[in-house]
Amino acid sequence: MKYYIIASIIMSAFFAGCGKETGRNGVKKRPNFLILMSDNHSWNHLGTYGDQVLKTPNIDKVASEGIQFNNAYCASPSCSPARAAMLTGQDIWRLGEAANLWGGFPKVKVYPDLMTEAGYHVGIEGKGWGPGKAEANGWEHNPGGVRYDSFEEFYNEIEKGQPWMYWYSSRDPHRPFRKDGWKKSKIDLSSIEVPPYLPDTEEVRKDIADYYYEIQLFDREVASYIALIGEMGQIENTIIIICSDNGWQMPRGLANLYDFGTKIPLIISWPEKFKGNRKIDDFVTLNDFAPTFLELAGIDIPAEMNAKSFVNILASEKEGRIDSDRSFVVTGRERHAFVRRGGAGYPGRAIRTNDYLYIRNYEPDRWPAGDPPLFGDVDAHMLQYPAPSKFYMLTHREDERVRPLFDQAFNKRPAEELFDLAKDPYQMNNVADLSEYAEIKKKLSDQLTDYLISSEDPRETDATFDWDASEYYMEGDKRPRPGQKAIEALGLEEEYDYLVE
Ligand SMILES: [Ca+2]
Repeated sequence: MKYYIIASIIMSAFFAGCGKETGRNGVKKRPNFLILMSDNHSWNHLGTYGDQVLKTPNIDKVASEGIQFNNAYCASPSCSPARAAMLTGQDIWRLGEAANLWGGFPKVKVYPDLMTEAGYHVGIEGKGWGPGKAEANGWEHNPGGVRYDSFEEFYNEIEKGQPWMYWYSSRDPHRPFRKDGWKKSKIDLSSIEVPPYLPDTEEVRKDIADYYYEIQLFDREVASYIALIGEMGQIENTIIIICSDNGWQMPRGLANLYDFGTKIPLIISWPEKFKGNRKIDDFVTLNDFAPTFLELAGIDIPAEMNAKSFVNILASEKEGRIDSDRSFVVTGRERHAFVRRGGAGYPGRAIRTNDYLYIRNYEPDRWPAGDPPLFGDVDAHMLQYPAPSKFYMLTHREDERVRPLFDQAFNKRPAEELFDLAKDPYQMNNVADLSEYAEIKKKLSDQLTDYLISSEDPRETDATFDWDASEYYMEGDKRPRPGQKAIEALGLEEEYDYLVE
């Protein structure tokens, strides 16, 4: 008991010392960064973003004290490329095979390394960058930072007065969801808002409620990390960033350039320095984290980082629209899962403005959600059976109420898609071929092309990069394959073999 008390006093003094450390030699004190990231979580599924059903009081509280971005996007609706763009501050098409899921990671500058070189203690817990194989390009640690098992383990390595950055990436609400989470969460299934691109059935409502349960678990994790830094006396000099990496794992969500694939929640709080209780409508992306964090840490931003710092927004006291240059984002996708013959991806680029979403599909003859019969891009051939909402759509596709939704989610798409968001917020009615939209389509298409050329996208320039031929590092014998239930229900006995080749 005596030893415990002594150790406790020493640790308390150590933590208090860190919290009260002031700048030396007149150097401005640098902030700490705590990034709390959920996985496969669309922007609107938090209380503070307007969801009336799930309960996220802890995240909502951070939002009330901080800055909520209502137009935040990931670079690509897929874990690895979204995270690679975040770490490098570059568009995915500038990163070679890192634009693919389960690819490599080129030896380019990432903000965690630059911050480490500048004296920060940098660590990750959870997924970090991935899935993929950074070591194939000579990385000795995850490009997100050295991995720790817990924040306490990381924190105990901090030297007195040293600024730190910690990135916790949760597994929630990534599939598979915990079994019967919807029962534990006591969510009233009838009150759930089912987006109109999914069939409104009990199976789908239970699936959404299971997803909600996992978001609520993430909300508790957020509370636990904030409590920890509070105990360590680190609250006042720590910037808290809460976000996800991409949208939910549903048909027309993950691995799609629609909002439910690319639009993410983003909340940033530092009550000591940033005016809180603000909601921002400017368009920002995960790519912008790199230059923003570097600027906040007083580190030069490398020229190759083509994303832009939004420190001006954080430092502003205004709400709504602040920076007129932030009126659009450009997103893209290459190969997500290995679900088309020959390793083909489904390349696309999109421009999202306040009023429109314009998508360019480079290979419209391919299947957008993966080859039939599994359409594996959304949830690649789960171990037991495909995720309930998708499974329902696959097995009820002949039902006249399901057929149009099935076609929208899984069938081939035209080379151009355009959605008029004031009339069609769920992006279900493609107006690209309507004459009354010809002018706006041309304008958006030109704007997209200009951006892609200026950012040196091989899809629009003389440069080449073969994403389809890039290595998919998940080993064949480890790749998930359809379980017996799915094989029997979908009649896949002979057809699924190529998926695990
Ligand atoms: Ca993800």
